[in-house]
Amino acid sequence: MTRRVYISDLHLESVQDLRFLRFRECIDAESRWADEIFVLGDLFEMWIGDDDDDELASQACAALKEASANTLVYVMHGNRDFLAGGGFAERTGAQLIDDPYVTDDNVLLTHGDALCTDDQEYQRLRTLLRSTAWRAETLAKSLEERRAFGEEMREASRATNANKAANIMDVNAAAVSQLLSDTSATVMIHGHTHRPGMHRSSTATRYVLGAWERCGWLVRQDAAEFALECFGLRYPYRSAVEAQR
Ligand SMILES: [Mn+2]
Repeated sequence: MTRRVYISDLHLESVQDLRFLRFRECIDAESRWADEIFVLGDLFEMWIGDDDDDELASQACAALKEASANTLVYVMHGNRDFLAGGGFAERTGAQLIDDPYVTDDNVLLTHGDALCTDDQEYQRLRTLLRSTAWRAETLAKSLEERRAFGEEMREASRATNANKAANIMDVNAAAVSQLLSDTSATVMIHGHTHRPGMHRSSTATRYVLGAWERCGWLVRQDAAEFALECFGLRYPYRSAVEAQR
């Protein structure tokens, strides 16, 4: 029996935000139910390096560390937090996993940005930012320089995306089929696009996690059963499993 919880795209920015409070409550509650928690990228709006000592980085890492004392926590890079490395794993007790990743029961996991192949400009940028050379060069900069750079990246991303047609920021159907056929997975879970939903085809079911904006999102797996859940952020987190009891 495998019990898992999958989340992504929390885009944590400040410990003052409701979504940070709900994140902390959610992983605490779910770490008591789930055997494994998977964070499929963009946990942070921006992760500028494992040495970041600001309040958000410290408190988020502490929350993950507590959760990982109860259960196994896996973290995949998104396009906002791909600088998380060994130091992050140490601070959180989480294990970093590759993108894509296939679980032992054949669930295909990916952040989702690599599937947005219609956005060629973005894919070129992705290749650059994920390169070893760029990472090394960036991480060699001071924390202050990286903070300033992180701000610039966020603004640039907002400005660019505002001018893009909505469809090119979604996943490409052929890229999804290709990834599915490269594995023999019949369930796929990803985030990134901020278009939560469930898509069934003749061969597979694809769950898309939502961004934590007005509400929070997770996919819950109980053995072979999967469910996409959302919950309001205005009130303390209560697990759907608890609510059923
Ligand atoms: Mn993303």
